[in-house]
Amino acid sequence: MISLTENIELMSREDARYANQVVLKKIIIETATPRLPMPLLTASGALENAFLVLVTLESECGLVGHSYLFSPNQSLLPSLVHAANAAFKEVEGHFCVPEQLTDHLLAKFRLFGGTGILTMAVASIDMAAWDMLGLAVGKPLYQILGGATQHIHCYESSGLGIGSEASVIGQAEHFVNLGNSRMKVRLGYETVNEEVHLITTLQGTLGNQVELMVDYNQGLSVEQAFARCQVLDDHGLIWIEEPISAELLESASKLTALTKTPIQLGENLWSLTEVQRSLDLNASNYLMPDVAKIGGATQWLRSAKLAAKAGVRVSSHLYPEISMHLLASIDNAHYLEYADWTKLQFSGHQAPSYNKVALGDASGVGLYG
Ligand code: SMN
Ligand code: MG
Repeated sequence: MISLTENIELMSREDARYANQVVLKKIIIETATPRLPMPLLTASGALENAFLVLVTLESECGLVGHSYLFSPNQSLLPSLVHAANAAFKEVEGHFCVPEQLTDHLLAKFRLFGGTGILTMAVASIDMAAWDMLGLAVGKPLYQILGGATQHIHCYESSGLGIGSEASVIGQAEHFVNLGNSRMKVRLGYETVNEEVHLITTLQGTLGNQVELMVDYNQGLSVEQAFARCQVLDDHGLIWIEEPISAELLESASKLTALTKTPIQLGENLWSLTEVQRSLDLNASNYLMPDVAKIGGATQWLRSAKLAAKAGVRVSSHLYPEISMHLLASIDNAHYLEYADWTKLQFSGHQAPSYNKVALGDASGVGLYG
């Protein structure tokens, strides 16, 4: 049996004592495909539905923990379900100590190796275990993680896909009317001139209070990226996200050095090794790991610590419900990415108000309030 102190860095000894009394018994997995309130076109594909894997863990003493995985591809949902079931088999009967569960799972699958669906499956167990632990202890997750901040700075990312200028401006006006003036615009138009026109029109229409970041979703070649980032450089953007293929960290490093506007990446980093490599290369100014692709809340928080050592601020990628807890518990937090894609799925989903989301007092993650 793993001792109470081994590999526990993210929670107090007292909470760990609770965790060591909760034994994982069962996993229940379902899928759901809520329609996006606003379809989204990115430089790397279109999205109309949020294809979700819904995970429920049950403990021997009757506690439950919830998590979900998001897949841009519906056809891969069965593979995610299968992988989550397989991962659970490896931790059935274990104590609900998320850090130890995750380390155990990553070690168990070392021979299989690689990243991707399996890493997301591990993440689904890790996130549900943190939720269950919250229920066991009777505290919101951010408090277990030592966080005290209750209002998290965020930006709107629910829409603003590639589209007609009128539709993008209409969506942006809607966000501003609700008090949310920080938002992310997807780029990848035919020409950079169209993109500059869109940005300056947004700024002109919405006024000084609007704060914009842009996301190319890896859609540019390296040459295009050098050219376009230079043109975008003087337009007051908060960041330029994933201009090139996420694997090209060396090229990203050169681009980051030459671009005045901060470069953002991280949603396609799949391990702590990749995070460290990205930080060592100065591949970006900011980091935004995805809590599922990085392997769960445990691995996300460890990534945030690596970033803190490198003096890099951390944002989240999608999964606003759990990510707000994670951002609330780190000192180098930047922005929560808020997307409304799961608002009809989870009763505990919090919408932003005046560029902030508020953490409630529900125990655990609070997906269901
Ligand atoms: C994004 C990621 C996944 C699906 C749609 C859009 C985008 C973001 O990169 O960062 O929101
Ligand atoms: Mg992105």
